Amino acid sequence: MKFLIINGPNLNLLGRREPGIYGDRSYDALCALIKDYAAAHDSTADCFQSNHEGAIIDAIHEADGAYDAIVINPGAYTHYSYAILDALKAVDVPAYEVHISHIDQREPFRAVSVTAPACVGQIYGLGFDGYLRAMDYFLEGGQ
Ligand code: CA2
Repeated sequence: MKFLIINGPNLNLLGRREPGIYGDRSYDALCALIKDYAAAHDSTADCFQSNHEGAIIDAIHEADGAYDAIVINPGAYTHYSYAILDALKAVDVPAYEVHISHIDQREPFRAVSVTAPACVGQIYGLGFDGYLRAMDYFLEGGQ
């Protein structure tokens, strides 16, 4: 399978702040983990990160016809970006939403995802493993 992994705002800072919430591994370590996992499953994964809503929307549009599945952590956009919701709905590529932290055990606004309804599933609270479990969903035939 060909995966596109999308990470939203501030996730480039992984490992540099708030290790108690997001762990102590870097964004590059996350991408290496994901790419190794894809390769071990006869697949490929491209990692894209942006702090800009429009760039994330463009990446979703460009995934149409180019990738089999999207794994997306929209960061804080999760909680209010109807534009990302619409972009995910507009393409023919299934997406799975991932959050590193326990979004339902933090501030109340984080428990709400406006983007998840456009996704085939959502996983949170498993740290970096959540990305691999989302990939498993597709590797095991989920669509
Ligand atoms: O738990 C997640 O994966 C989040 O999507 C992460 C977002 C947050 O806004 C969501 O509510 C939950 C923020 C990522 C911030 O990442 C940082 C990483 C290191 C240092 C500072 C921020």
